[in-house]
Amino acid sequence: DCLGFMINPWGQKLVLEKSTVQMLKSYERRAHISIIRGSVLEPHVSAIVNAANNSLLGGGGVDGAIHRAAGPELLAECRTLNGCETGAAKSTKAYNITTADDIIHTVGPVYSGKPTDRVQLSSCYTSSLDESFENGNDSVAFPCISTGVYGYPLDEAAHVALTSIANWLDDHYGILKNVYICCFRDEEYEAYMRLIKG
Ligand code: AR6
Repeated sequence: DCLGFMINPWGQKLVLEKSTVQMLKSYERRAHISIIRGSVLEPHVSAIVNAANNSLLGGGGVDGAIHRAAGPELLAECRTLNGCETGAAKSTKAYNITTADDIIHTVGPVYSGKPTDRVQLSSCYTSSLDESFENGNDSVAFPCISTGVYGYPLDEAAHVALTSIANWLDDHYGILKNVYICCFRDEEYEAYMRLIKG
């Protein structure tokens, strides 16, 4: 299965096999994860993720802010979606939101302290990334799902989010270039900094 040769920076000749080429491509193309302070409505991206509820008909927190910014056409499209299961994700257009083309609505778990919380929260991130892949989005901005009204502890939520996104990126390569994790509250940003600095 030899496809050719390349010389590495140390002058060694490497045999390129199909699996090596695929690995190099995925490494080159792996999207960059940035943790930023502020609202998901600030960065210019292809898709923003909404931390919604099972009805998908709006609410408080970031959901309320997204519906206010997008305008009533968003609610009209959401009404056609028949709600969304916890851990799943569904896409709509972004309407009056000028910083994004699409909105990916996902529903985080209400924190209960049971092991299912982690599984459902992780599924929110991976289902949203699956949706972004289907949509052809090249950049995605996430809020900190479930850490507001739904009461998920910040350190565990940051760990679940980062590992879920990183594992998904290791398994997929395509047009996704940038993933932003938007920390609206300082405490959310601080939890990520603790996680990264160890
Ligand atoms: N603008 C931007 N980000 C915000 C805003 C805002 N105005 N408010 C909160 N965040 P949350 P959840 C951030 O509570 O915990 C809704 O009523 C917040 O700091 O919005 O998943 C839904 O309809 C955090 O980073 O969502 C559901 O019923 C992130 O948004 C329920 O809340 C998520 O916090 C979902 O609860």
